[in-house]
Amino acid sequence: PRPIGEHTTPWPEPDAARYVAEGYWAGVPLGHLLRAASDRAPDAPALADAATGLALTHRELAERVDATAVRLLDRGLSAGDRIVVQLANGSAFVILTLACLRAGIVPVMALPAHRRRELTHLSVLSEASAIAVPDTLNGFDHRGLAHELTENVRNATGERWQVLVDGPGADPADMDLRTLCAPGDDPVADRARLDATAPGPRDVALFLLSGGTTGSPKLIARTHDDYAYNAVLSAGAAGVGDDAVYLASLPLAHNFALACPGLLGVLLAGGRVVTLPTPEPRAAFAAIAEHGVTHAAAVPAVAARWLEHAVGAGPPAPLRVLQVGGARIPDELARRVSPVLGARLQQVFGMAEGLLCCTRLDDPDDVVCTTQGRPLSPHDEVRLVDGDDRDVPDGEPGSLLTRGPYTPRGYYRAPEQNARAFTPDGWYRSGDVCRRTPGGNLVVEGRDKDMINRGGEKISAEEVENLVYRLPAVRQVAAVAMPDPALGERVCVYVVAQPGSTVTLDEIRAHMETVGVARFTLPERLELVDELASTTVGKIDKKALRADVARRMEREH
Ligand code: J2J
Repeated sequence: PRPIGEHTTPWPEPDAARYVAEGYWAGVPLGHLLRAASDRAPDAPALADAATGLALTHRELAERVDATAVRLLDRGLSAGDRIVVQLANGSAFVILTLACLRAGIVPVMALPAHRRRELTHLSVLSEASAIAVPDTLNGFDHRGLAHELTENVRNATGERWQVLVDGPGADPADMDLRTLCAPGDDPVADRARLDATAPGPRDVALFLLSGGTTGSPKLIARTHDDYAYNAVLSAGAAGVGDDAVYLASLPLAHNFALACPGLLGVLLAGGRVVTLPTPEPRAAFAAIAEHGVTHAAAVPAVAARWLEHAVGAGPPAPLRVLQVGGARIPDELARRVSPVLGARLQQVFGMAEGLLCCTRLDDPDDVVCTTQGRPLSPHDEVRLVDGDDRDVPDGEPGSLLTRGPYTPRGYYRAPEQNARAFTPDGWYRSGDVCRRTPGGNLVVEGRDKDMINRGGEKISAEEVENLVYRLPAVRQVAAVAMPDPALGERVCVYVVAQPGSTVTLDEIRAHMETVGVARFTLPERLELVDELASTTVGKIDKKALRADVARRMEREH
């Protein structure tokens, strides 16, 4: 296996030893845990792909995963290799991702919305030897883009580069995911081979993407031990057992839908996962009714659409728990979830970097509707601090620092960012400004990181600014969040043009599309100004700009 570990920051050995001794870390790789779960109820349904109608029992899924893992190894991939996975929610995503975990191949969780710039960056940074894509999705030619990346990635990494394609468009040079993920001939032999070559529990299991504060996304190396703990603990808090049916309609590549409890937590509990490529209310409600979905996860913008839909269509009857997270849900919206959807709300304040806070199912309504809950693990440490890293008095807002058994101590291969995002003694600076209620729950009041949260999709202001600066007419630019009733925030850019020049929003967007970035990062409003407000120390005053755009929008209404 190629060394990934040398670019990660492991937990200090005394902490790791304690997590093992106290049973937080199972000491078993995820692939083994998933196999064991499927052995407990082999004939129970495990997966339903609502888009294709494919349905698999736990045994069938486990055997397909093993067959796929063996084929990946036979086709030249080995433990420690990385595959960028950019697939829509569906059976290919599930089977390929689980096969990677089983074989010790490390999936890099890209989003379907990512384009040339993000995919190149992720592939080069992770030194990926393959990418898995749909042939086309929503009219976009993913296969074509994957092939375009080949030369750049090969030049940068010297890796071989294989393209795995889901859909009829695969050509003979590609690996066809439908063949790759088909049932095998000898499940017993596949299983024995994979059991013998399994990765270690502290090896990197997968790479998640950070929610963008620096120019390009950072990779978060999650280990088998820490990620399994994350998933199992989340399942417990969400009341997920073997009778749970979970609707995965948020992108599965997000930590939330992947393991909080998401796909992994539900399968480990012996439950069943229903995949849907979009959370559009009509399709989601139909899937909930058809498959008897008991649990689902949504960002606030999706929860709002489901509430609206339920007013006419009636509540999605089987749904018991709706998890909402990724961005702050307004209290008024939170209060409508139970009466209108007939499901218990669970607020989840999570991050791909680790720490998960959530409200518990038996919390009083007031806690559930007005707070983002408390840490999942008794070993999670949380501090709220001021600008000098001193703890703020109880009840005061402070910047959140955290450490714990499923919060890695550094980003992958990013020493400079690590120096800023982690304290010397390993606390992660989440950049969220929170207050602790007397009951011990956290309320997310704001943030002190330069990120824009568009309906749960995280956008780095710095990345947007870097791209806009490439336009010759731009002298100065600042990207800030503007308020949006549906999405919470959207991207607004303030621009000072070069003397005698000007620039339009369309030009900025067209330029970014030419570079090739996810659509959700494109600015949706432009303010041309003569100068940018700055703070006393001469930095651009983003707080003033956010207030300015909010004021301007207010006046327009
Ligand atoms: C306010 N802000 C929130 C919430 C996340 C579960 C749920 C969400 C994520 C996620 C996740 C918030 N209220 N309820 O990984 O497992 C903002 C914070 C946080 C950042 C992390 C999960 N829930 N946020 O959203 O890595 O700013 O993870 O630091 O994408 O989202 O973003 P991300």
